[in-house]
Amino acid sequence: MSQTIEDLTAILEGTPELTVSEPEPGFPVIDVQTPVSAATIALHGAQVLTWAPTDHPPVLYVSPKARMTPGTALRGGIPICWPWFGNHPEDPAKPAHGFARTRFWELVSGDLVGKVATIVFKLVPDEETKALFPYDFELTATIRIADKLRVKLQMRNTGEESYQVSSALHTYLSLGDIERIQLEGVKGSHYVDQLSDDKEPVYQEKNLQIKGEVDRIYQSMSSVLIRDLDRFRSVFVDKAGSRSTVVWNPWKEKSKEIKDLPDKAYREFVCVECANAGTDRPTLRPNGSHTLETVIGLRPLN
Ligand code: TA6
Repeated sequence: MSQTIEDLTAILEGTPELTVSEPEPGFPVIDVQTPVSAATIALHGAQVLTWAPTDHPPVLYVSPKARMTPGTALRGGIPICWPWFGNHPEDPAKPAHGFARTRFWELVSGDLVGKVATIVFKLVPDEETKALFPYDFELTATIRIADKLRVKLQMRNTGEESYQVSSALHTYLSLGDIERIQLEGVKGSHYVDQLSDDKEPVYQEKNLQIKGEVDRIYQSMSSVLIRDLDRFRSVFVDKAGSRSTVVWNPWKEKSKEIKDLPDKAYREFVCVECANAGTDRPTLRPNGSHTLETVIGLRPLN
């Protein structure tokens, strides 16, 4: 962590709605209070941890067993998976989902204009990232908090060689009860089942109801709408710069195996990730860039 609490506080000077706290020593977060919502964002991974419109239950899920440990992925919110999604394509010894979510980003700016707070973070290479990914890049994460939550990841190739990336805004959505939701927006698309050795795309005939472990890369550019009957609300996940949507729920057995998830956690969340995953892998040419964006918000149930 190169910026001190004083550095962070100085950058946010003049905007009392944006403050810095340390839920764990050495793990600073920015607490955001807008006139219509509240959020917390960790400098570690530029990870949105919580967001909800005022007087609403949380929209994002964070595991009660999540670890605020530098270098370790924090289970919940919106982890930024980059420069690869899932296991490294050639070297499984490299960290799953890349390194962007386990490094401290630099806080560039934070402000509140009207009802919208905008916080900008940046990540550039160092020796550790070069050992994992021998290329130059500049990542900018722009997070806009209001009655919707917008996370924009701009990735720029600042080097001389082209390279491919895969990525995801790995959003954990908080639910009343996994068995009382319907996921709309994937009907009519095809998905690759990550739980199967058969990688032939499968047609999704109907809206998705989750009755077991799901780990799918949908080949879709569409928005997703989760109808949460238990909380009597719908949550929408819009996206841009993404041809693939990952839907994941670990269900019972996997929940028990995952150390930073309570055994029953599978009932309380589903991941709907706007991604560049599977065959959707942008190539960044020298000075080229790609933007991946998700917008999350609430709608009435019907
Ligand atoms: O997004 C789905 C997935 O790739 C699953 O396969 C599961 O591994 C999940 O991500 C969580 O990954 P993590 O490394 O955060 O435990």
